[in-house]
Amino acid sequence: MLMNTFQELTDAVEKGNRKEAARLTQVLLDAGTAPLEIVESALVPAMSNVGEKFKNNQVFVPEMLIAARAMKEAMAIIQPLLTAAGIVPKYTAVIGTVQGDLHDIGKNLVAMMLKGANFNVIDVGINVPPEKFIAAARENNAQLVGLSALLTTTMPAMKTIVDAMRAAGLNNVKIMIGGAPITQQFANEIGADGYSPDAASAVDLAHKLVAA
Ligand code: B1M
Repeated sequence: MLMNTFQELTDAVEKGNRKEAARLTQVLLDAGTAPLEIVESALVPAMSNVGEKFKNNQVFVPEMLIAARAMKEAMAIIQPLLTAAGIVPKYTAVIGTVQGDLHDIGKNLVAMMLKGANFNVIDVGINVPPEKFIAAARENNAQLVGLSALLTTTMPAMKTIVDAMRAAGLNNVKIMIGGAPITQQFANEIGADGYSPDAASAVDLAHKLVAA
């Protein structure tokens, strides 16, 4: 019976059904299910499915956003229990849109997907100068910094940040970049550790980078 509830919760998150996601999360908790098991066996698979469908053009940005919101609703119930049990995400990522750039829809999607994959995500917002990325990475002991840029005119700010982070001695922090005008070639040119074309691939890349 509980197996069905796990599947129903996965389906509810995938479809972006927030109320149902919250209700089923509570049903599982009331039945004595460990909070982490709900995350790992129902919520993360839901976002992975959505990510795969997005990569294959079976769903688009709006579907991904509503699924991420349903995930957030379920996580709001679970997070305090995880914290109380001393369970913390294994990895921390700082993410932001570079200086001069105010676009944040893609960056927010990447942040939500990373949260869905159980990363601790510190979102430093938009128009972020290098020193703010550096301070946030230091303060939170981040393993990963994610930079987003949507304008060709703000792409050079990514190189400034990569150089500033290396100069500040943050050599162990991996740097992942993305945004519509960004390419793998550009990532290579500026010395970033990786580039990802979309939010779902960003999660795969983030896992790969922090594990390396
Ligand atoms: Co702007 N804008 N905009 N804009 N805007 C673009 C980017 C543009 C291509 C439109 C166009 O002319 N066709 C163009 C850039 C041209 C260029 O540089 N070559 C442009 C321009 C020129 C401007 C202004 C300069 C306009 C003006 O004022 N004259 C101005 C600049 C403001 C500034 O930033 N300083 C401006 C302003 C705005 C709005 C404020 C009106 C609004 C932003 C609202 C917001 O973000 N809160 C806006 C919007 C909405 C767009 C378009 C229409 C849509 C962008 C978007 O949200 N896409 C965009 C045209 C377009 O892209 N078709 C455009 C959806 C989003 C999910 O995709 O952000 O690509 P995207 O993110 C993807 C991937 O790129 C990747 O994953 C995401 C999900 O799959 N990804 C990452 C993104 N970040 C990642 C980070 C990663 C990994 C993957 O790792 C860390």
